[in-house]
Amino acid sequence: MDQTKFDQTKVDAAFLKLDAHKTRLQNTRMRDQFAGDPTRFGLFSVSCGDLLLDYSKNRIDTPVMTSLFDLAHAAGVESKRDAMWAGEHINFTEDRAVQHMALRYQGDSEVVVDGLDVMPDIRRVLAAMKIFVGDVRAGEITGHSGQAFTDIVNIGIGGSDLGPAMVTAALVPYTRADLRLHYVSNVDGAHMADTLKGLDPARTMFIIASKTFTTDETMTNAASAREWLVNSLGDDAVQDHFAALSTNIPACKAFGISEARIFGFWDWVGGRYSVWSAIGLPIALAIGFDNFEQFLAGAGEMDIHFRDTPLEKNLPTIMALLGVWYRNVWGFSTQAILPYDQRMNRFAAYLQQQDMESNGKSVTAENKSVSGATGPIIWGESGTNGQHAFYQLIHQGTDIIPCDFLLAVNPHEMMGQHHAKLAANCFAQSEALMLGKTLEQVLAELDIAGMDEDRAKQLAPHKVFSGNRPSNTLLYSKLDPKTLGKLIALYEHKVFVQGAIWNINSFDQWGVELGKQLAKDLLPNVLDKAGAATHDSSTEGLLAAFKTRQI
Ligand code: G6Q
Repeated sequence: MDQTKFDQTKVDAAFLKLDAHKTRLQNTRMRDQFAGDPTRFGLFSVSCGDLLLDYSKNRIDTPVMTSLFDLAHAAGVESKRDAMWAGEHINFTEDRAVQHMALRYQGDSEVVVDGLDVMPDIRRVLAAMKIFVGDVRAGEITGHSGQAFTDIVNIGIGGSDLGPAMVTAALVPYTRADLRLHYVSNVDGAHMADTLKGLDPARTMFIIASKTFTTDETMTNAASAREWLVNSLGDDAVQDHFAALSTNIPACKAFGISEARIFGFWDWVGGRYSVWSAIGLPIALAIGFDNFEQFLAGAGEMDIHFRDTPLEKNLPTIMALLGVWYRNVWGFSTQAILPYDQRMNRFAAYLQQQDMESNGKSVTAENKSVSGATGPIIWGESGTNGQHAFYQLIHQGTDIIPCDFLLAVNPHEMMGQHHAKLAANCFAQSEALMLGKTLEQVLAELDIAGMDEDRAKQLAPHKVFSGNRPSNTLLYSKLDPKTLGKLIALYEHKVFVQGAIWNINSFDQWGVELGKQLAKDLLPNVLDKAGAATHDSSTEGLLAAFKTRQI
């Protein structure tokens, strides 16, 4: 890959400047910055259409932001972004283009990958999906015995599961009660068994979602699903009850899936970026094709924003730079994702894959070890639940955890004060993290409450909040398909910008291979097959203990 756009000397110089800013700001408190500048919110907030990013509650000032943008320029973020859009093989270890943006492109121009306009193929698959979705939802495509489908089980894992599962849960208000989507990913038979419990084979459809159609977990689950169906409806039913989403068409056919039920995509769509492709079929079945199109359109809007907006007003870039500021300069190693939306309770899990599989890397584009930290640990949970669990550590623990709060202004259900309370809690958390509470404030409160001085002195340190803890807040009108598409694309591009700054390949995932390979080697040991390999003493000990406990 052409790395001339990444200027190491300038990147190093930008980091040195940022280190100096950190020293300068070490004793600056955000609460004083807010008190000293009533325009701070306006200065450090930015929008993309209806989506507002408030990043004013961060340990920044204008010189910090200027140096962060200098860093982005030095790392060649814009030229790398252009290279991605131009279809260059920026996934250089797999020698592939990265063009998931084409899947949600709304314009009329060509999108060329490896010399070919990919738009006609994309539109062809979308058109086939539209017909299929319409027919299933209308009960025109039925099961083998002529009954309409009521349950659809998506079998996939990783990128072929997390996106559709998260999006389906997030968009429940757009789903139908008489067409239920289920997701089975784990090779643990419990996942399949629990899902199938209570389902009627005659009204159940299976979608095998696998880019490669070779993934062991998915193939194992697919075989069990097939057996469950065949046991009750016979072999002939398979073609009526199975569909496939894959780039490996021959393998789908070999499984017994009819060509009309195979929806393809392409190798320039990475697994964790595939929710926009045929992998999104279960979403479309759940929410209807028009809504699925809105979902794509929302992501398309974010693409245009990311591609065309100067870095200084560019949401993904700003979020990425703040992440780099904390990860590399301040040494904060984790990032919490805190949507104040119960239906977004799989969002953090989805972003874990998107971010950690993309940027959990230690080798640069020049095949050298990276000199600093790369991808942070991503975690989180919906608010307000987390407040009654792990927020204690976020407020008073020894680690500083930058947080992203997400909130829709308008709920789908108008139920008394529920949403007002949800919003108040969301705003209160970022305010509390920023403000903290000083020893003097605590002592004054205890005095007013009538506590005697000695007891108050003992208790007060425990009630102090250091504050000055950073967060972003993303605010949007409603969690509709378009907004969700936009939010996901926002984080995708954020991850891209960070990968560009760290000069790593955000699009491969070699780190998942070793475990897969060893699991293959270990299966004969677990099954007690002759000729199985020997292992280290811990692994041998565990195998022996496993066997002595088998009932
Ligand atoms: C994502 C990864 C990975 C992949 C799964 C499933 O970027 O490549 O999570 O999506 O391993 O792969 P298949 O879709 O090929 O079954």
